[in-house]
Amino acid sequence: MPQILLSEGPDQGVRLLTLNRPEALNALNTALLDVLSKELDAAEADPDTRAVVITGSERAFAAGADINEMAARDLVGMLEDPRTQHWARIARFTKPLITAVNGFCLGGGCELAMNGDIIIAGNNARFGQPEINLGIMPGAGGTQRLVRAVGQSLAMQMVLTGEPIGAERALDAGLVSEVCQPELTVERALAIARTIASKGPIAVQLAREAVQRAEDMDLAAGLRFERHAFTILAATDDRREGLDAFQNKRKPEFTGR
Ligand code: DAK
Repeated sequence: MPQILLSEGPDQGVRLLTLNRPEALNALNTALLDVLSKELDAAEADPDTRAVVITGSERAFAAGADINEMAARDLVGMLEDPRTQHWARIARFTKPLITAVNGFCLGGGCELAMNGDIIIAGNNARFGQPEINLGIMPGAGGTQRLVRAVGQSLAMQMVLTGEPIGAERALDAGLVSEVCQPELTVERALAIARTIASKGPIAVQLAREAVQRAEDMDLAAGLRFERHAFTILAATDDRREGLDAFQNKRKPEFTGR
């Protein structure tokens, strides 16, 4: 049986995970989410993995949760659904995560993409939350992360009409950080991930957390968090190394200590 998720690396600190259910446009079934969760566990435990890129195919990042699987679950089945745990696992991943999106990026696919700290899109990407067409609604963050990314008006339009937006619109709205040719999407995401992987890991971790906190904290609390995180870095070897390397005009060698 072909592998439903391909895992490569770490190479230069970066692991690449490729969703691989082409027959279902990478629809996220339990088996796929199960392997993805395990891969994220492994990436988190591996000190040589400093960042992760998740991608799909050129035709589809992921066309959503697997509708056939969903149709087989009633209310109790949904409450016991192991996929809920998988989604929670993805959301609490602690290393930089970049999602490289080409083609259909719908429903749970869009929600998975939005778990990325950075989204890089091919110009053929279509982002949407079409659950409303199925008589349901987003269930893995689509009503929350999308609003934070693109604002209420566009998010509401996407969630209530089910109509997708293209990559350029997603760029304008702030959902994605860059748009490129589809054949370059993964390379570009890997390049960004490698750049991040070359930095001091403690600084990366704290900076990432501070940026993430901006969404759920008021400004005063966020600024306090930032100041504390900044202060903690004063205790690291990497800070000494970074400052010394600048002063001595050499490249820093960060050790993660
Ligand atoms: N599930 C299962 N199979 C899918 C699929 C999906 N989401 N999307 C596509 N496929 C399958 C098609 O059935 C078809 O299979 P065969 O008929 O060949 O066996 C194959 O992929 C190719 O698709 P099409 O023939 O339809 O290809 P087209 O180019 O004509 O159309 C399309 C592409 C993406 C526009 C179309 O396939 C489509 O509309 N797909 C469904 C998109 C969608 O509605 N996605 C949202 C699903 S609901 C939660 C967590 C997550 C969620 C909810 C709760 N909790 C933790 C509580 C998420 C929900 C969703 O994502």
